[in-house]
Amino acid sequence: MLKILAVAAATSVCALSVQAAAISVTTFDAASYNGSYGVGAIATEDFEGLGATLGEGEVGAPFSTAVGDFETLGGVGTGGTVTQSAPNSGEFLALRDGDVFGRTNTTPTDGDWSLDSNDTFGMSWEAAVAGGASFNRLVFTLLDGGDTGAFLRISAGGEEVELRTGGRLANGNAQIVEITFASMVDVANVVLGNYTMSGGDTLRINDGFSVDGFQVAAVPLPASVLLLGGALAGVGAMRRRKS
Ligand SMILES: [Ca+2]
Ligand SMILES: [Ca+2]
Ligand SMILES: [Ca+2]
Repeated sequence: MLKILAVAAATSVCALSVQAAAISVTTFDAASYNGSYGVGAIATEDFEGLGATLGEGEVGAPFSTAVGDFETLGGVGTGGTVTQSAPNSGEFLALRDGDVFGRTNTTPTDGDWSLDSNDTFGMSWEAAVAGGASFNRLVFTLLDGGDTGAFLRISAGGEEVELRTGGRLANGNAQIVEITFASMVDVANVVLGNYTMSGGDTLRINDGFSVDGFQVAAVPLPASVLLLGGALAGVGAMRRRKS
């Protein structure tokens, strides 16, 4: 009886921790980021192969890559991104080369391609790796968010981070987004949404952003998590001895 209770308690802790994530946003530096790009990763996506194969323009929904599927959050872009260079419908994400209003390739340093929100509301990324390998760390670069009025919000694992809460960011601003999960997961949904106001729930078009340099990794769990797991195992063992 005691043994069954101990197992149930451990299972419920694991189920909760699957959802827990931490999101950090730091300034992108090409030499630093690209210098160690892919080291220790189980999957990467820099859009160079996809760009060379598919060419510039809108992509399907979902758009399948080595790090999972991408889709627009909806909305129809009507900005210069859609109406000027490489005109398109504004209804889907787009592969782009060159510089599009401050969005450009970040990775590799001599690359050309990135994935653009194409002036839609934003994008949803269903992170997953071929073969279903587990992971607990996602990293990518994010360019040109929040420079023409939108509040770009990154959501994953029940956590949210806004790229800005005050004034507009600079054209072409370049960030590294890192998302770590408290335990290994097989799939994770990351949402990058443009809102009309900080903390609001109304999505907004025409403040495009681009992503590139994706890395999916399985890294050793922090000592605190290992200690918690060890403590639970210890409790289980103690109860088994008593029973
Ligand atoms: Ca811009
Ligand atoms: Ca690239
Ligand atoms: Ca923008």
